[in-house]
This record gives sequence, C-alpha cells and structure tokens, in this order.
Amino acid sequence: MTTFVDRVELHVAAGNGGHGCASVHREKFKPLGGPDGGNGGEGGSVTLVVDSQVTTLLEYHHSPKRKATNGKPGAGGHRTGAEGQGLVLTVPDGTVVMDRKGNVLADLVGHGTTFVAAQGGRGGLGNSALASARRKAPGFALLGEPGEARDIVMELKSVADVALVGYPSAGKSSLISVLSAAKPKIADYPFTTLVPNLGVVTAGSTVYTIADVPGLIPGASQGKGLGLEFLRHVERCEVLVHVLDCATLEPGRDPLTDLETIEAELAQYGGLEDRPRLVALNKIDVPDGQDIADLTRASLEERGYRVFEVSAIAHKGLRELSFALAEIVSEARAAKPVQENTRIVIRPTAVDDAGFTIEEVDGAYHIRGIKPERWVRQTDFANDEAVGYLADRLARLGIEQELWKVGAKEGDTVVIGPEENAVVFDWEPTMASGAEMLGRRGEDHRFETQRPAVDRRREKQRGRDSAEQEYLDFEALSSDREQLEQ
Ligand SMILES: Nc1nc2c(ncn2[C@@H]2O[C@H](COP(=O)(O)OP(=O)(O)OP(=O)(O)O)[C@@H](O)[C@H]2O)c(=O)[nH]1
Ligand SMILES: [Mg+2]
Repeated sequence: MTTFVDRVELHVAAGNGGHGCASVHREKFKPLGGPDGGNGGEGGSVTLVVDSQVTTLLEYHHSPKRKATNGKPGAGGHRTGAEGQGLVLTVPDGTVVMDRKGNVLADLVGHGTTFVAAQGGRGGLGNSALASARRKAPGFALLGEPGEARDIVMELKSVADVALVGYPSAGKSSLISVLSAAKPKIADYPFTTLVPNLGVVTAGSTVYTIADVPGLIPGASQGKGLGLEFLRHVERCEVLVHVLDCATLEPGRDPLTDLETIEAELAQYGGLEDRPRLVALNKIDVPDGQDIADLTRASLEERGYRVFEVSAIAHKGLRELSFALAEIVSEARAAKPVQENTRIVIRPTAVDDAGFTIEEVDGAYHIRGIKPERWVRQTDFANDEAVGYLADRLARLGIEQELWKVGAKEGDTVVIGPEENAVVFDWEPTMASGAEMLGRRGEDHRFETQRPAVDRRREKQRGRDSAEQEYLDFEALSSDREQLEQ
C-alpha cells in the first residue's frame, strides 16, 4: 500500500526550562555576600513555519519525533542559564494542524505563517531574583518548567486556485505539465499520481496555481482506488476542471458517463457543490478523439458546462482553457477580502488565566488553574523553604480562603493539577505552613547581626506569629517579585 505523505502524525516536544540556581556569593573575608543564583534559561520551542518551497510533509513521515533542546540551569554569580535552541519545522502552504481528536489547532496559509506547536518551558528563578526586602537570602530556587509535549496531526490541503479532477490516466498531470512549468510524473498506467501536483500558471496578467488529485474511480467514496482522501486538497480551490478522456478504450466509459461518475463521488465527499466547474475534453489529437468530443459537447453544454477541447500532447486548446480559468480566478479574488501574507497564529489562551477552581470529589479537593499548576511544577519538594514559598503563593491567590469556604478541614486531601500529573497534599491550614520550624522563610539568621537593632525591635513588636500580618506583608512586598515571575 502506498504511504500517504500528506497526513502525518508528529510528536513535538519543547525543551524544559533550566532550573534556577540557589547560591550565596562568596568572597575572601566576606563569607555572606548575598544570594547570587541566576535564573534558568528558557527551553526551546517547536515552531511550524510555512515555506512555499516545501511541497510535502514527507520529511516528517520518516522521523515523526521532534524535540527542541532544554534551557541550561542558572549559576552562581548571577549567571543566567543559556536558552534552549528552538526547533523550526518548515511545512507546505496549506498545512492544517490538529490534535489527535481532530480539533483544528491552526490552519497555516501563506508563506511565513508561524505556529508554536510546543512552547518551551520557562526557566526557574534563581534565589537572587527571589530575594526581597523580607526574604533576604532564599535558600531555594524555582525549578524550570517542563516544555510542552504533544502529538499533533498535520494534513496538507493544497492551496490551489484550480483543481483538476478525473479518472486515472485522463491526462490531469499532462495538462499541468503543459499549462505550467511543473514537471509531474506522467505515465499510461492508472494512479501515476499519488500525491497532488501543483503548478503555477501565467495567463495574461493573472497568475494562479493549479493542482491535480489522484484519479477517482467509481466507489472512491468507499475507499476504492486511492479513495476520496485527497479531495481535501481541492477544498480550497476556486474552480474545478473535469478532465474527461476522449480516447479511453475501457468498456462502459465515455466522457459523459465519466463525468457523472466523478460528480457522484464529489457529491459523496460533499462541500464542493458551490464551486464553478469547467470541462476539458482531453486527447482530441487521437484519431477518434475529436469525433467523441464533438458528440459529447452538446450534451455537456445542455447541462450548463463550459466545454474546452484540448490536447495536452498536441498543445491544442490550452490557451483558451487557461485564460478562462484566469478569468474565474481573478473574479473570485476580487470578491474576497485581501488576506495578509504573513500571519502569526496565536493559540487562544485559557479564559481565566488568573483564577482557579476547586472541586470536591470523594472528600478530596481538586484544584485546577494555570497559576497554581505552574507554581507546583516550579517547586522543589525536597526543599522545605521552597515548599513554604509555594504555600505562600497559593494562600496569596486566595486558595486557602476558598478551601475554608467550601468546607475543607485540616488534614483533608488537596490535589493540584491534572489527574495524570497531580501533586497531592494533606492540607495544613496556616498561612505560614511548611517551613515554620526552620525560622521564618527567607530569613537567614546569620544575617541577624548585620541588621540595625531598631529593625529587629520592630520585628519583635510586630509579633512573629501573627499569620494575618505576615500575609499582608507578604502581599505588599512580593508584588514586584510576582511581576518578575509572570
Ligand atoms: N494522445 C494523448 N495522450 C495523452 C494526452 N494527455 C495525456 N495523455 C497520456 O495519457 C496517459 C496518462 O496521462 P497522465 O497525465 O499521467 O494522466 P493522469 O490523469 O495524471 O493519471 P493518474 O495520475 O494516474 O490519475 C499518459 O500516457 C499520457 O501521455 C493527450 O492529450 N493526448
Ligand atoms: Mg497524474
């Protein structure tokens, strides 16, 4: 069986973000110079770009897994990790990108159109970037986020103005070869053409593209021959040309019957009813060809078709056909709004980027939301301070209050993230959970001596265990950090 190269499944994986670095500056005689861990570099993304020079998806058929590189971790001395290398995959004009369920993610039309198929993971912040007035020496850094990975399906729907349809060996490819500079394969056996050919035709001042599809036979809608699969290539065309063979010797075939058969198959496929159609009676150079054409012409015209008698081999009637097509194409173009050539396809972002949802299932509270899920991915759970920082962030988003509201109690199970990749907690409803026993988060007691006494006194008065106060303070002081992290 032939391999179809105009539909490929591809696994794309972006690079992971590099981890942030937790480091403390060291210098001779200055043992504690402050946090200086740099941020991790962003992971490389996988991007699809339309290149008009590319005509098939063949390349991806042979190696269906593509991965961009990871970002490098940050380092001490405020050094940011290098960004991962992005991967740019060139695709033909008219590539439709879908997920595995067939939902269209992007329809890539026009040279240079770009689509990010897998977004690189963000680099984690280093402890230098996490430091604030209150959290002077964070002993942790954020993890880099994993890059997106997913399966996509790419289908090519050629972007041709004119489509040639007809039985195998009717001479569709031959017509393309004489109307344009394209040199498709031509042979006297059926199904010579396995993937559509594309040619560029110049007729007067109009330039348009013309494509054929593999030959259709009765029962193509049930998958006979190469089936109707390739008709998606003609979905975008402005006009269809029936190429009818005036020289076929097969029993039961003549141009009129052929036309009816093809029309019946097109109707099965559907969606092409509104497209104007022309008829090209081909092979009038053979001895009986002209006679058959003459016999058929009247009945075709009766049915409302414009008929062109042509010979691809003897170069007859080509000019008339190509100018008639040019006229239809330019009329259709004039009726359409101008399309910008280079488009960037942006995936819709989630509606509620800032929020979260809590759902109770069998006594467990499931939390979903872009931010909480990202924060969980950024957390190094081996580091108590990092876990505490996560707890603070979650509280600040209002998750703690919301859990109270929906009736969660201490010790209840809280699940953050999607089913397959969730993090499960026992809920400890305090504002400063986690790293409390280590002293307050972000404070290094070794700094204590360097701070003015008045500062420390104020701190005492304030009351260290006032969770409420801590919450307010945190909110005020970390808004700048928060911006950095978005
Ligand atoms: N005599 C004559 N032969 C032609 C003409 N056009 C095409 N042929 C021949 O018909 C045969 C089939 O031509 P193709 O152009 O490959 O036909 P096709 O419609 O593309 O066929 P498939 O790709 O198999 O669907 C070849 O042997 C051609 O040389 C013509 O105008 N006159
Ligand atoms: Mg062909």
